[in-house]
Amino acid sequence: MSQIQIKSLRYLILTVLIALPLLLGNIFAQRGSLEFDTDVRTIVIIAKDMKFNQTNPTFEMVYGEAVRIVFRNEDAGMKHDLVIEELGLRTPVLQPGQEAVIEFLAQTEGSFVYFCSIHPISMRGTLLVISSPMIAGN
Ligand SMILES: [Cu+2]
Repeated sequence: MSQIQIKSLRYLILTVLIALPLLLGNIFAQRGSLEFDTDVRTIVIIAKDMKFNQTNPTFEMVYGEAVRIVFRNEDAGMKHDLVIEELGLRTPVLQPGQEAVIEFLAQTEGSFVYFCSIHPISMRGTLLVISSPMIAGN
């Protein structure tokens, strides 16, 4: 098998392995522990070429929103993690091909830094938690 074939096979196995926890996570999220929103929005963040999603984009979420971050390391030969220190969120350090899921409720409005603790200068971006005019108008 070529390197690429082995890699995609590994990826497939990983996908199967994470499918069950994701399903369970869904059931978990629907148990009613989330105060504002019953829907959980999934944001996929991929570490590759020493960036998050190519450009370290600003992610916006709405106050009260339940968010699931699926963080995947697709950077061959590099370890990465995802940390949002101000919100107390942190994935384990992932090897290439590994994936981690963080679920949280956006309970604090403001601007927060997300970064990789191993490459905090090149892998750094902003997470905005904004108030929703729709919620405020209700
Ligand atoms: Cu990194």
